[in-house]
Amino acid sequence: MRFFSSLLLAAPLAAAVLLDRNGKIVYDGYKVFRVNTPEEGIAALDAQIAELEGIDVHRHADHFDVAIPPANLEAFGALNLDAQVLSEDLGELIAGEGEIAEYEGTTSMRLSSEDGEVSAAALPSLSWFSAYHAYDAHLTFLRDLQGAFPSNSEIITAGTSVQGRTITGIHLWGSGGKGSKPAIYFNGNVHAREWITSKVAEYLAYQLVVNYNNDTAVKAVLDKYDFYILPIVNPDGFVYTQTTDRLWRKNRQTRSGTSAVGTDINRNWPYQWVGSGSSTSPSSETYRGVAAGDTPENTGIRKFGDTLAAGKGIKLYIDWHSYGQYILFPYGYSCSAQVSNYSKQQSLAQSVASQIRSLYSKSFTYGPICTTLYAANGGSTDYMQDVAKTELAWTIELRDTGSYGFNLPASQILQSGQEQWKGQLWLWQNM
Ligand code: 0X9
Ligand code: ZN
Repeated sequence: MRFFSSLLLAAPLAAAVLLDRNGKIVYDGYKVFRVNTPEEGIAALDAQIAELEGIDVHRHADHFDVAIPPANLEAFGALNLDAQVLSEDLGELIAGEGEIAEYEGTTSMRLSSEDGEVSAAALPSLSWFSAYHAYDAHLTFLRDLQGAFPSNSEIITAGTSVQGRTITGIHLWGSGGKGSKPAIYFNGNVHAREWITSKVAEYLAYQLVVNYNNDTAVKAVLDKYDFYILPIVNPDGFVYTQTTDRLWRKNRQTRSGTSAVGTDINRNWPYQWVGSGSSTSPSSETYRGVAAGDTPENTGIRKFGDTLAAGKGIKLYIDWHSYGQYILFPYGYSCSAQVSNYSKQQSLAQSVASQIRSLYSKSFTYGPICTTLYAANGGSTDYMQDVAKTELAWTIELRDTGSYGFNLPASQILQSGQEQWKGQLWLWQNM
């Protein structure tokens, strides 16, 4: 069905945003639709969707997902778009994620090494991966993980957020000592609502720590690369998704001359910053900022990456996102520019996808960002590839393909971690 603006019959209502008694936006009754992008392109629809107070959930090459408030469902229907329902009730999906759990702390785990020696370490309990947690609990988890691997890890920081939170992560190293090997650098949760990403980044760190002394393959990898893992690089946004708006994406930066809040940190990197794959409108989900690199979070993680690049160099960078199940590499800014090591990145991505699939049959689509997903300017991977000279600069979009979207049930955290661990371990051994 084609889109005709003349079919806008029912007038949209200015639906007041409903808050619960804790001041959190209630998404009960919002429906999520997957819309096939009309020939005219999505730009033609932007104004209508904004008028319907639709929430721009996710865009793909030929379709986009949008959440519509209950008061405007009729008006949305009157647009007569080629759409299908992805979720009947967003509120139900959010409830289905499970409660924000208390961190259960460490438990003593017996770790046996290759030579049969057994030691007990106080490790965060595996139950960490059965629920979602508050920001402070993530910090405690990281400290406990570091404490379980004291001679081979330290807590790292990468600058400060708009609201003054320290961007925090963990550095893991092997036999050569701290900082002696090329870097593997991971950033998670740059988009606040993509909760599964910090959990998966933490799962990878956890597996490295748990297995270093009892699995020769893991030991070999950590003896070859230094890992720098920052699970939540947008802490203000993350906190805001738990206190106020579960679907928040950007940081929490205010700007003069507008009441709109937030800049997309992944459109703010100071490389190929201008283009059609980002927005100059402060209310857009892909708002790029006033100047390249003008978000404190971007400055923090960019400088962190620059320091790694100037040191032993970066072998692999991954920016963890959700959702859609994609393995993506540069470029985002252009669909005609091609990375110089295209064949290598393409074939490694293909193999990682098949490793992931071998565990729980989840298919991950792979290829360059622009041709596989959409054009995106000022993104991290293009910067890491061309400016920081990273050999492999990837974005991985985790589960799922849209049924739960950002609200992946907590019961899928562990499997998401396991399938990525499988793919990553293969990658680290073969890249
Ligand atoms: O649009 C994005 O930033 C990412 N998709 S998401 O739905 N999680 O927002 C894709 C980013 C692709 N990578 C770069 N452009 N660097
Ligand atoms: Zn994202």
